[in-house]
Amino acid sequence: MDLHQCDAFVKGVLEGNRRWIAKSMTLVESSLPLHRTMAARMMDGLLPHTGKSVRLGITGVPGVGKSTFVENLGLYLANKGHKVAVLAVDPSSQRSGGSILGDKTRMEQLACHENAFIRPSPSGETLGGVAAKTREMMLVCEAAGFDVVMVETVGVGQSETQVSTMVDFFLALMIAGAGDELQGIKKGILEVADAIAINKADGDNLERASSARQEYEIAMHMVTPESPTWRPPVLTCSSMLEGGTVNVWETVLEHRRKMKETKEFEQRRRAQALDWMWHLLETGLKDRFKENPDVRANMPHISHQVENELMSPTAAAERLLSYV
Ligand SMILES: Nc1nc2c(ncn2[C@@H]2O[C@H](COP(=O)(O)OP(=O)(O)O)[C@@H](O)[C@H]2O)c(=O)[nH]1
Ligand SMILES: [Mg+2]
Repeated sequence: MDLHQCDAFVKGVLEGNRRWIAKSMTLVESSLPLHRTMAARMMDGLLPHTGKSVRLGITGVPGVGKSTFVENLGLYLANKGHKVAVLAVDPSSQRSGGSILGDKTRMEQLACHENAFIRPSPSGETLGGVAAKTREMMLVCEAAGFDVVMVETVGVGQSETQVSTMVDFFLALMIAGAGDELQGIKKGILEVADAIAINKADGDNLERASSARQEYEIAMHMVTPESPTWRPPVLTCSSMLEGGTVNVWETVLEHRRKMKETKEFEQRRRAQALDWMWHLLETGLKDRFKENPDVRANMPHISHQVENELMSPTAAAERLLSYV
């Protein structure tokens, strides 16, 4: 592969060619310096063709029904003629050797739908790395003509915060019962969610789902909404019932319409792009710092001095920073 090939990547993706889409995602995933340069050039070529999709993030604890939800809603949309891409941010997927999308029995129908494209979580050493790659993959999907991009993220640690900053609408799925009513409140999920949906509202579970909904509504009243235009609603849904997730989609569209009216939609996207740039700058600076020969040469000695209280952390940091 060389730099001249970038044009072929851009052309292939813009044509919606699945093989080129997959290849470009592999390129985005690679951390080889040449590939990073190529990916950056490719992304520049794709950028003018991005931005037109509905970016929907889905979070929730394992087992809440995220993958099933994505398949249910994805099928509904794909059957309506939408082109649906599904991505995942799962920093644990490498360690567990699988992926939240890795279970082949799930999303089976969506995976073979001609209007759908499913890509499991990219590999990466850090969550930041995984999230950055997912962002680029999202742009690849948009350039390839997908008009709905769903990002599934496992509801642990910071992955949900990362995903909430790359989507237009962030959905938190919850389940009723077993003291679960307050799941996520501690993690501040209610503050970043654009809607809460109590999932598995079907069969014997219906009643419990509706009382959980009331409890969450009360909890949501204690949260100051991020937008003056939108108070995040609490819904119920089910992926076991046909059309059981359509209400969620309608909420996504209503949010979109309102946010576009007030121009908050564009503002949010612009702020996200800038935040992303700063995030990349910070990680890039950190990498460069660690790779600096003077830093590397002096780090062991200075660290040792700090450990043994022979040098203050402040003085040590200043010394190390002076090398770059
Ligand atoms: N009754 C019911 N079960 C569901 C629903 N959605 C998912 N499940 C079941 O919940 C389990 C976990 O679902 P999964 O989508 O893998 O959850 P994830 O870990 O959040 O991705 C599976 O056994 C699903 O069949 C639903 O709407 N209703
Ligand atoms: Mg899953």
